Amino acid sequence: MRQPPPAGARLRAVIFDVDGTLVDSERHGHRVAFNQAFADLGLPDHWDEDTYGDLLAVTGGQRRIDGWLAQRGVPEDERARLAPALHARKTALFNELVAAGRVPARAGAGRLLAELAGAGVRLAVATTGSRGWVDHVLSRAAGGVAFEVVVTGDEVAERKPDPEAFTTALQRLDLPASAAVAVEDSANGLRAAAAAGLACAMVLNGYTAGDDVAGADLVLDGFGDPGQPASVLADPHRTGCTGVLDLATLRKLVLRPGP
Ligand code: XBP
Ligand code: MG
Repeated sequence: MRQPPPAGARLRAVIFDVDGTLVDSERHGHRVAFNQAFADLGLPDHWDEDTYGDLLAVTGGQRRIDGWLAQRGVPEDERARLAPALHARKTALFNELVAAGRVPARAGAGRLLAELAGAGVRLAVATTGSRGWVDHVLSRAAGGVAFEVVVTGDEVAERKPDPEAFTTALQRLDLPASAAVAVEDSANGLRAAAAAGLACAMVLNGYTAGDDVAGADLVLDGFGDPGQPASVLADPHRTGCTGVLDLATLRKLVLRPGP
């Protein structure tokens, strides 16, 4: 259970998820790259949009491939060879999609990042995705802001919903959880952030709209922008957010009353 922040706590950092949060990457990005990798290696597998949505419950692309091959009966020694090869090919293909501009930032993400950077709030990333593409995406889709800390899935022992990516980010920031807020799109991400002791604002997307958001500190269906606000789906701490996730709102999550 999270503890209320100490009196005078203030927002020092925001830790963002990448896939589905900062960038709209899964349906027309990773999924497409996984399918092309299957084809390139001569495999018949193909993940349609609905199937891929179900497979997102397994975080980490290589684990996702391995689990898929296991459930269709591919022996372990063959999986041990195929899954890394498929994932390496998929990562190269995904980087090509990024370079082609096919992995866009979500609406409002750049606005929020610029506001936070301008106010001196430190920016970090905690993702289950791989280093092989994360920096590339951030350099293309983050509107030129720099992330001080970037923790990727291949440098932690346990992927989300385990909190390790978030606890590692906090260690590298040298901050307590009470000084930061996480921004996530999925139930796995929320569970990871909450287990790290972080307040968590959620920006749901098409794939995660049905996720369990119990325990989230704020739930919207996007970042929103002035003139184009997102829908506020839950505001348990009564921040008064009107559909634009901004610095003032995130500050209220750090200062939220205890449970
Ligand atoms: C993202 C993931 C990743 C991506 C694919 O989860 O689970 O596996 O789908 O990237 P989150 P990789 O947004 O919760 O971090 O293929 O590099 O794993
Ligand atoms: Mg995500």
